[in-house]
Amino acid sequence: MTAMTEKSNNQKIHILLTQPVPEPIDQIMAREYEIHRLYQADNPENMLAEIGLLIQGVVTGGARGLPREIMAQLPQLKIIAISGIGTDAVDLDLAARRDIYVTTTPQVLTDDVADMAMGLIITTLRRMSEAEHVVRTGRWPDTTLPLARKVSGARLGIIGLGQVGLAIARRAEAFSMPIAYTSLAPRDDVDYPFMADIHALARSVDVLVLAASADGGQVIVDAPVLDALGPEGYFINVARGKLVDEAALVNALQQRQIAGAGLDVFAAEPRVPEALFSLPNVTLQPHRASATEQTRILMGQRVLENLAACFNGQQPPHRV
Ligand code: 8YV
Repeated sequence: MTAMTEKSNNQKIHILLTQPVPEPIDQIMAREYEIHRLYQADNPENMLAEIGLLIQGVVTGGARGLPREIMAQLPQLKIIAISGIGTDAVDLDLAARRDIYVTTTPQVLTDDVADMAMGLIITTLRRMSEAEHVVRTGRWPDTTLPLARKVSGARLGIIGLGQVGLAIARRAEAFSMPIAYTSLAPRDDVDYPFMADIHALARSVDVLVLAASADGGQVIVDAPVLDALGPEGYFINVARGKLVDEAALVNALQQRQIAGAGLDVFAAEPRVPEALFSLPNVTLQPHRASATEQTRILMGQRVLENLAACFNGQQPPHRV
């Protein structure tokens, strides 16, 4: 990748990095640009006050995005390069008004997120976290675990049949899971039944997976949806925590109004409602769906491509 990132006076372009990227990507980035690591700053506010005027590019994650207050401190900003697919934590209108490119890393993380969804389905229905805990704590000899829920053949409802939702559906087919979905609009390239009413979908399935974009910003899974899912139903979230009424979810799990949940995302990451820690019917992951070495490197390469295009006066290939 040859980016003409050196200015004529040999000054490198200044980039603000809000979170780490894989080492090989970091090395290229640090060679081509002047990197400022916000995530390592003892006092991020001081750092922004010092270097904000210099910054022309921000590299950030999908969940982290870029708060408006920070954007306001970066008057020369030309690109917000998200290492991820979610743009919900960036004010896209404001970016457009300021002629700032917002770019993502599409396609390359689809498989990983779908794999995580399947992992959460299997781990949660088969009560694997609870059972592993029994083994790890030496309690197998005197413990009788409750029987688990069979995964193969369980009815799956998908909220949001975009690339990730579709990749989950394809995997679930191999588990003989009947699939139905709800989405902003039905797709004309799949045979899965479309249900416009999310409550009807939740009532008719054993497992409800949330794979929708959070760009709309509103809560999709609330108490009535969980109520419709019912005491035999499982909820899985690989999208965004803010799409869920988290208090209602915790309550539904505590009261066994639903059977269990597998969660990779939360409303106020990295904070997780403590009430979930002691519940045996949940699987908890710290937002790891795309966190494989292979995928994060591909995501990093896309970030580099987007930066290089922007600073070479071209349109970044993965702008939104
Ligand atoms: C990443 C994500 O974990 O794609 C997204 O929007 O939330 C995740 O894939 C995140 O972007 C971390 O960089």
